[in-house]
Amino acid sequence: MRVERSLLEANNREAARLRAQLEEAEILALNLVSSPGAGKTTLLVRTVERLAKEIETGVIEGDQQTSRDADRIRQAGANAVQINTGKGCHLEAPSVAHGLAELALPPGSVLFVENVGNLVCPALFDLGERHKVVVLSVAEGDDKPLKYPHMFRAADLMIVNKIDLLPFVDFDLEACLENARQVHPGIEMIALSATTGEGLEGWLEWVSSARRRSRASERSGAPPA
Ligand SMILES: Nc1nc2c(ncn2[C@@H]2O[C@H](COP(=O)(O)OP(=O)(O)OP(=O)(O)O)[C@@H](O)[C@H]2O)c(=O)[nH]1
Ligand SMILES: [Mg+2]
Repeated sequence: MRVERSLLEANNREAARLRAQLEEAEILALNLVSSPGAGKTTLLVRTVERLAKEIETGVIEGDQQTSRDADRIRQAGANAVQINTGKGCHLEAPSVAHGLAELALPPGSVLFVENVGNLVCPALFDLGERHKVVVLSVAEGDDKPLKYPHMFRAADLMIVNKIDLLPFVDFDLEACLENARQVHPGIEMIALSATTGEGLEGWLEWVSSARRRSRASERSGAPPA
């Protein structure tokens, strides 16, 4: 228990340092979390392709093994660093700091961190991000916010992905939002299909507006929204 606490404290210290560094460098960092296979990489591939003309992006990919996800992002034309956690079930702030140094992103860019697929541990670890974004796919069930409340409490935005599958599964979008708001009243929701592109615009606008807000607060020295 004491070991766990000191691990978390060390992580949080590094995350605070990293957050200050990101703010100074005017980089918006978003930490994408989900259970395995909810569609994080598919969404990121689409996102970096679509943002390419207006915003520089970089991606840190966290997986236990393989560089498959970083390869997918590079094929989409963005810079990516793969971090393999081995037996680890989440990314920690020092690895993200190394990844950020390798990406060497310019001011005004967006850093996407794709965490290891897991709805439990990544909720505990601050990576210096401005927002955690939780991705839930419709095949997983609309009760997940109630069953994994820590993750949905930690996230500012819930993306409900794979809405192209809604006709085939028992998933109620309104019930899902209600469940999420029970554990986190302020959480926002965007429903989309990373495969067909339906609903993608709402997500792209959310990213652009988070970037504008973060740059404005950095200039004014105000605390993050
Ligand atoms: N039908 C449908 N399939 C999707 C959608 N988004 C992703 N998928 C599929 O879901 C599977 C998993 O997608 P990934 O993008 O690899 O999911 P991930 O969250 O990155 O997975 P991990 O990194 O392993 O946690 C793939 O077969 C995708 O093609 C979607 O919107 N609709
Ligand atoms: Mg992935």
